[in-house]
Amino acid sequence: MLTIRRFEERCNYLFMQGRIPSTLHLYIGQEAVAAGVCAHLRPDDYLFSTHRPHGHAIAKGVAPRAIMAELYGKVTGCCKGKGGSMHVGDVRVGMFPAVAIVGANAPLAAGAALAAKWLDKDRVSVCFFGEGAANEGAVHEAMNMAAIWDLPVVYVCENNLYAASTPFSKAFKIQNVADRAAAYGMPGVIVDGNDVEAVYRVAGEAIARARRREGPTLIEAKTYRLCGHSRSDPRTYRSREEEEEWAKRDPIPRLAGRLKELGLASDETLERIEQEVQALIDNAVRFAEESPLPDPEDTLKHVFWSEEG
Ligand SMILES: Cc1ncc(C[n+]2csc(CCOP(=O)(O)OP(=O)(O)O)c2C)c(N)n1
Repeated sequence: MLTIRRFEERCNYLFMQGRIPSTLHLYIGQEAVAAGVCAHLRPDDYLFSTHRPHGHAIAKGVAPRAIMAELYGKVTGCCKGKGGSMHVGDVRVGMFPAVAIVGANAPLAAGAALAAKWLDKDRVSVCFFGEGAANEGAVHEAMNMAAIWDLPVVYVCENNLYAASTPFSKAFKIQNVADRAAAYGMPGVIVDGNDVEAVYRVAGEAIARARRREGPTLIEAKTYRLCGHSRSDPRTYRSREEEEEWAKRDPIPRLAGRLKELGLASDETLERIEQEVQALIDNAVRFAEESPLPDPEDTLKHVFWSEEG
């Protein structure tokens, strides 16, 4: 969780300095969802992410230096500098390059789960998406097919209350996205997405269920992005008071407090973790800055699959 937070804070700083091109959709505030879910995944399980993928990628095991180099457009990036922020991924650790078309990853996750079933593997697919994506047709079709075929897939809706600037209440007549699960015939579970322990418990059950071939689950993690939607969002569609209320539920200090309460970590331990994470991020930035840009001659290589790779 802390690696995700510090990685993105640094990205934001580098972006403001003009060192990172293009755009960024930060995951700040939602880290407990990625961490709680991905803690259950093996490298051969599949993860499908969105336009907000850095946290998912780090939690699934993509090296922060390879993600940072990707943001810089460098050849050492996880997609050889051709994907950028919205397409980070590394199939070697089971993370497919993220899909920035809202909702379009849901059928891909179902397809990968169908492949696992056909190949008789006990791997699962996890699909992260926002509540805005929950109103896309592809998501409904995918969930319906996943349910009728008992596919080993877990759909995780990160309900951060806003789809860009559209509040949840303006896009839904219902209170919970998870209530829709009943219409597909799968369990729908609501969880506090800022409580990593709760996410871990709920995700563990859903992933175990998928591995047992008992079918998909829809998890709705109620959370909040503490930052704007993307780089230049003045956040005029929500109040500073609301943001302050959610900042009090920040998952990172919340976990630190819980660890201390349980006697599992002292202030010194937490400080040491902080320093280790900072060193990891410093190293990632150095690696990205020192890496070469791709050769323009290679523009069309690795775009489509071929025997040569
Ligand atoms: C099909 C499609 N429509 C619109 C967009 C533009 N767009 C990018 S992110 C976004 C909001 C998505 O909201 P949500 O699914 O709730 O995810 P969040 O940004 O909250 O993580 C939109 C509309 C897109 N990328 N793809």
